[in-house]
This record gives sequence, structure tokens and C-alpha cells, in this order.
Amino acid sequence: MKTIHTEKHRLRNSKSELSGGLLVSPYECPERVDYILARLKQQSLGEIISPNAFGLAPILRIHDEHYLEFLSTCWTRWKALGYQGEAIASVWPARGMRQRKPTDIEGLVGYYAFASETTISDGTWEAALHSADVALSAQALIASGEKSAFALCRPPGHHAASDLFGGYCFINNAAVAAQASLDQGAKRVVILDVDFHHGNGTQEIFYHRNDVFYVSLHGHPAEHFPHFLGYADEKGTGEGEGFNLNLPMSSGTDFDTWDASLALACNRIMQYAPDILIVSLGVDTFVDDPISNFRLQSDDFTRYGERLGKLGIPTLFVMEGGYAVSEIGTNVVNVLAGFEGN
Ligand code: OKP
Ligand code: ZN
Repeated sequence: MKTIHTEKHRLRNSKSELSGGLLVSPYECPERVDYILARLKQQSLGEIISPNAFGLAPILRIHDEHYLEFLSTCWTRWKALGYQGEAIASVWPARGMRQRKPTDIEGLVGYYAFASETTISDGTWEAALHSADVALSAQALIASGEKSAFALCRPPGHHAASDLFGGYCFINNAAVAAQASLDQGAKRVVILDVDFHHGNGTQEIFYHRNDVFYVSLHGHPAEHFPHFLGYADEKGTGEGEGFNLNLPMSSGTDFDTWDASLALACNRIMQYAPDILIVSLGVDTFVDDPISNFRLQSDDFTRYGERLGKLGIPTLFVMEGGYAVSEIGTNVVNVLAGFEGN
């Protein structure tokens, strides 16, 4: 399996994440990619290729143009206020308030953020664009006949909605790749999200549609981020009814329980008979992940990779979360090698 990767991910190098009331060094850090690359090379999984530049057009198929304009100008505007720290949301259009878009940057950050742990800093927008190019380049490999490809995206994307950032995400890479597949002639796309966290952004983007079936296994929203979406009774609406499947699980879930949910998800996926399977690949389901609490062991990642490989569907893996940095490479490559039957 080929990997698409660029060192440009390093442009996302924020200094601060709001965590437990403190500004800490972000869990979503550049070193994550170093460990994944090292393991990919060690296992000789396949060629590692640089992405092509696709421009804004495929991103505009998913995201609001004013949102993208905000992302691209936010840091410059924030810096111009003379602040010492990175751009961070501190106020929201909450219950009972107006949803009108303000004009000042402080208001705009709150308008476009759904969570405040994620800051915007120098290079964030550029890195997010390169990350989308990585996903689109991997999608192009599948379109040209490859059976699988790995988009080593960073920053991740599944929390980004059409006009919201947060949860370390700015552009929804998996959604952009799904839309590109449809625009090139695919009729049905599945996005299977195995990250520990519910992909609220991906769900929101496709909730009204039946051409993308979103399936997610995740920590129950009553207990876990993103807290306000990801319940089992969210099944899609209008034409999209029946094309959203949430499988939330409680804290401490082990592999046997998790894999039973995956088996159910796979049955539903096969019934849908997609032209392409996009896996939002987060490995924060790992037992030692510092911000999550499922209990998958490194070998379990191989086992579920094998299960996905047996589906026999062209498959695009898009990197999402995973914060046990020294083991992230092993866990990611175990999924990919399991998929390939190694
Ligand atoms: C991004 B991805 C835990 C707070 C968690 C943000 C989590 C973002 C996860 N105390 N806050 O889905 O891996
Ligand atoms: Zn996650």
C-alpha cells in the first residue's frame, strides 16, 4: 500500500492546547507523524509519495467559503491585536443568543469554533491545506485503480464541520476525499470512523445525504468529547435517513466488545455495497492513549485490519487521532499490514 505524506504537516505547530484549565503542549503534535513514518519504513509497507496540490475547489465542495476565509486570515488578524498567545475561542453563540456573524476576530473565532482546546497559530491554515492535498492525492491513487492507499494526514479532520473547527481539526480531509470520489463518478461512499471520538463534523456534513454512509464506533457522547453529538438515535434525516450509524460504547470497552460493533458495522457496509470505503483511522482506541479509555492492544489493530481487508472494497485510510505517540506507528501500521494480509 502506498502512503501519501508531506513534511508540510510541521507548519501546524501550535504551542498551546486548553486542557484541564491549563494551556499545555498539544497532544496533536508533529512527532506523531515521525513515529508513523519510521514504522512504515521499518515494515516496508510501500512507497511514500508526496501529494499534489489541488487548490481550493475540492475543499469548497464541503466547506463554507466564509469559513475558509476566516481560517486563512485568522492568525494575521489575531496577531494584529497585539495578543501574546494563539487564537483561542472564549465566547459562543450559546442557547438564547443570536447566530449572527460578528465582524471582529475575537467574535469570529467563537462563531467558527465548536470547542476551545484547539488554537489557531502561524502555519495552521497552510498545514490544513496540505493535509487535504494528502487525502486528495491518496483518493486519486484509488481512482486510478489502486486497491488501497494511506493518507498520512495531519492535522486531522473528522471533527471539522462545513463551517466549524475544533477537536484539533480544521478541514475535513475524509469528507473532501469522499466528495472527490463522488465527483469523479462513484455512486456510494462509506466513511467508517474508528477513531475513539465521534466524527461530529463528518456526520454533520453528510447527515442529509444518502450517497455517503457515515458509520462510527466511538466513546459514548454522554461521557466523552465531542459531548453533544454521536448518540445511537442519530440515523440521518430526509434522503439521508438510515445512512448514519452511530455505535457508541462506554468507557473501558475492550477489543472483543469493540470488534463485535465493527462486525455489525461491516455487515451494514456490505449491504450498502459502496464503490469506496474511506476509513477515518484514529488509533486513540489504544489502551495507553492519554486522552481516551478504550482498551485495544497493539495486536488488536492487526486483527481489525484483517477484518477490513476481507471486505474486498477499494479502501482509503485517512489518518485522524492517536496520542500515545511512541506506539502510534506500531498501531497504525498494524492496521494497514493486517488489511494487506501481512
Ligand atoms: C481529536 B481526535 C479530554 C479532552 C479532549 C479534545 C479531543 C480531540 C480529539 N480531556 N479534547 O478525534 O482524535
Ligand atoms: Zn480521536
